[in-house]
Amino acid sequence: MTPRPNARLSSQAMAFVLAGGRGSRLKELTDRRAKPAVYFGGKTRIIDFALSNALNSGIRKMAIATQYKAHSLIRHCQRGWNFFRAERNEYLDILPASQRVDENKWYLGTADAVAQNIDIVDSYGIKYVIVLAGDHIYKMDYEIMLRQHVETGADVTIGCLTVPVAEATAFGVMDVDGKGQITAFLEKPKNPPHIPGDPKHALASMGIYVFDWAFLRDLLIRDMADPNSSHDFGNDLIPAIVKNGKAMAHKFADSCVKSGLEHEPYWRDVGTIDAFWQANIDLTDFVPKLDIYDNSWPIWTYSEIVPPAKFIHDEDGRRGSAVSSLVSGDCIVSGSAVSNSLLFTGCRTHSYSSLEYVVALPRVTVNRKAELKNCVLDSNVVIPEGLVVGQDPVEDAKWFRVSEGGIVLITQDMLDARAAKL
Ligand code: ADQ
Ligand code: ADP
Repeated sequence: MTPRPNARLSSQAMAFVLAGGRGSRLKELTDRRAKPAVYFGGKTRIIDFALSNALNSGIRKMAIATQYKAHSLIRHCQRGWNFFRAERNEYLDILPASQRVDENKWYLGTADAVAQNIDIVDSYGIKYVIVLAGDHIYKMDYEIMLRQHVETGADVTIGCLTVPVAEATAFGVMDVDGKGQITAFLEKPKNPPHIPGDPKHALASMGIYVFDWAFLRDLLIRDMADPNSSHDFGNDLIPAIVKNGKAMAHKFADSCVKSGLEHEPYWRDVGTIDAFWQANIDLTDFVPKLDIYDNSWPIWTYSEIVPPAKFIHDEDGRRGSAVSSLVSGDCIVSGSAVSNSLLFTGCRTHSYSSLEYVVALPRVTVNRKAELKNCVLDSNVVIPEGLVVGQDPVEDAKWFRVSEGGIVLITQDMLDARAAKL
């Protein structure tokens, strides 16, 4: 099919979303679910951001490669992302590892996750592939990145952002020339090079890449046959293209200006308990840096059909209230004080309890007289009556996981172990 000359490039593109990583720094939050399936922002899960960006950018063909603890992720995508219609030339495929090439073969690396599904990508009949990570929180119009890719005639275009040099060890770090061509790329360097003239910052890869499919396809086939490759974009493919071809940087800050989506570039990895808690709590700010109320760029998700949140007095007239907080549907705040907190769907807080700076994932129950501060409560947790958390770090650490930044993560397994010992 010959594309119409003025067609958006996104109509000729697919998004290949990598969602196989564990995210082990999120500790018990990723014991039973992959990082992209972790909840974020009151209603959504982390992967919804990448998928919504693709959808809002006009992309109607998507594939999601899953691997580690994929059940809750797959269930979420099946329920929430099931509106693609083949008869409208729209596709969303969930691609668990070890289903295809060889029954016992996991995806060896991020490039292998695409390579094992070459035939599926072929069947989409697209010209461009945008490879995305399913575990970052940001809003971005990929059409702008696709346009740059085509205009510059690049082999690969890499999304990048400015990060403090001290944090750059966790990223692919690049040097670019005056025209934005990447002249050097180091994957997770011990001593990251800084941006010339700016010793405090480095230019880091966001792990998102645009390729012409014909180019990437060829590269993947050669990479599969290479015994010295770890079959990873950041380790193998990208450094090789930087060396032998034309790799261009697409600056996230410029993209934000062009799309008008963000007044200030917002991108978070939420890879640790502290970062996860902070990014959620930031949403309770008077003017949050991430605007989830922008209806021009909705974050799509699976949404349960639930009744509205309810705030009630208890029998003594004690007011159930929430201030500077986000409270989702089906929550009942009864005679308890909630402040600077974020309650996901279906949470219940009972009389005489208080929650301050708490992120409560879906269906949490807080029983009477509990006092909780600076915590993350995993889904379905039942907080026993009178539990006090966030006041005595030594006591908290006896039963729960206390992060470097002093945030307390509580799961039901931890509460059960505590109850068995008391
Ligand atoms: P990392 O952050 O270390 O580096 P990586 O572990 O390669 O990322 O994972 C990238 C994405 O792929 C994640 O979304 C992860 O869930 C997924 N993934 C990992 N292994 C997978 C597998 N075997 N199968 C399917 N999916 C898998 C990358 C780049 C860096 C860049 C950072 C930005 O290599 O250069 O700076 O992303 O975060
Ligand atoms: P989420 O909170 O991500 O929606 P759940 O907490 O319900 O999902 O479950 C996450 C994953 O863990 C699912 O694969 C589910 O089947 C599994 N799971 C839930 N509870 C248990 C349990 N007690 N033991 C083992 N696996 C569980």
